[in-house]
This record gives sequence, C-alpha cells and structure tokens, in this order.
Amino acid sequence: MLSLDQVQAYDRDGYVLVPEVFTPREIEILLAHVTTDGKVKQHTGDMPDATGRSSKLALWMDAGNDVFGAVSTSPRIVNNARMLLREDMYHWHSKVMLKEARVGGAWEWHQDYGYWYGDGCLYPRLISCMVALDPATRENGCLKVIPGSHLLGRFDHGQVGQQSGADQARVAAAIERLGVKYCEAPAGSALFFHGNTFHASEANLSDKHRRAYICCYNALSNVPYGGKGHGKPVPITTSPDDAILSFATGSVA
Ligand SMILES: O=C(O)CCC(=O)C(=O)O
Repeated sequence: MLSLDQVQAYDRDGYVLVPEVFTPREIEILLAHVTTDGKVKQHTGDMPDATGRSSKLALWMDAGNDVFGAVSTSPRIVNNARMLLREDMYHWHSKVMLKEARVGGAWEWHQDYGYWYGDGCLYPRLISCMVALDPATRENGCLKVIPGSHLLGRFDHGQVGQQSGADQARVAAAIERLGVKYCEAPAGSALFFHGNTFHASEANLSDKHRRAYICCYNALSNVPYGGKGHGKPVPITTSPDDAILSFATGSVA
C-alpha cells in the first residue's frame, strides 16, 4: 500500500515513483516472456520519433490470463491506482515499451490524455503505471516528467514524427515554470502517473536496453462516449499476489 506521503506526492506532482514493487525474480520472468513470447512479437509496432529513430512498443487491450495480465491485474498496482484515482477503474490498455540499446528512439513531450481525449474520454481521469523491466537511467532514456503539469489542463497535440506531441511553445513555458524531473528507476519499481502529466523520453544511445511495461486504467465514471476507447469497462478482478511466479515455466496463451 502507498503511504499517505506517496499519495500526497502524486496529488501534488502528478506522479510517484515506488521502488521494489516487483521482485528481481518476477522481473526475470517478465523479461523472459518479453523476449520469447509470441504475444509481444504479434503486437509490436513502431512509432518513429521526429528524427526517424525507431520507438517500438507492443500494445494490447486485454488483461488476459497470461503473465502480462497478471501484472495489469496485480493488487500491488490495481489497489494503489484505485487509491490514487479515488474510484474504481477498468483496464484501458497495457504495453511493453521496447527501447533497445543504441537504436531506441525518443518519445516526444505529450500528455496521455492528448491521445485519449480523441478516444472520447470526457475527463483526464486515467492513470498509468510504468514498471521498469531494466534499470532506467538518463543514459538509456528513462522517462522524464514535468512535475505538477497534471494541473495545467490538456494542451493541443499535433503530429511529431509518427507520435502525438504537444504544442512546443507551451511545453517550453511549462518547463520554465515547473522544471523537468528524470525518473531514474531501478528494475522492479513502479511509476504511477496521471493522464495529464507531461512526459517524454530521450533516445537510447547507450548499450543497455530500457524496457518497461505500462498498464493504463480509466475511471469507471469516465467511459468514453460513442462506444470508442480501449479495453472493456468492467471492474478489475485482482489476481493472486503470486500470480507472476506461476508463469515461470508455463507457456502463455
Ligand atoms: O516509454 C517511454 O519512454 C514513453 C512512454 C510513453 O510516453 C507513454 O506510454 O505514453
């Protein structure tokens, strides 16, 4: 469970980084599935950055009966995200960010609600949790955020490369007032962040991968209008706390 200080930090800053949410053994199991599992290969796509560098990710809408579903429905993520959101929520989508050594591209400054507004969500009442699968450092392109930017409201987003990027003059002004925080994160840590928190990451020019698993949730009061959106708007049944371990040798559907 998050402490009161951590909840208050999230309310103030729009993000909170929690170390040691998943054990080294759980991360080892997850990475084994990232590198060998058909699900990741099947869903991998590329959203090149402004310079044309490859920014690969594998995205899906289901929190299925597999090792990735076990993370997306983990009580360690779900119960804390519910607390930060202050209401029940449903699984929106999950994705593996594959920022590979030497070739992994950047992610432009954006708010996730910059994308999800277009999916018909009326409020920015969405939350993401980024689980570090490798140690994330400045050298390998860790996530960076603008603290407090979740309170700015939604900026206009346009296309930058094949990504959505926010109005650059407004982002520069926000950075001048609020600064930038690089979220260096040990493997196994979890970074919870608000749907309106500005975030970005730089290219990975290092010789170390920076892979991460991100699960995203939408408040049940914020189901998109017009039947659009991601995921199924049903409350999440949390998995047993040891569920990831049960995928140590098994195959994944
Ligand atoms: O993995 C990254 O560096 C960026 C992730 C991101 O921007 C997102 O999932 O919205």
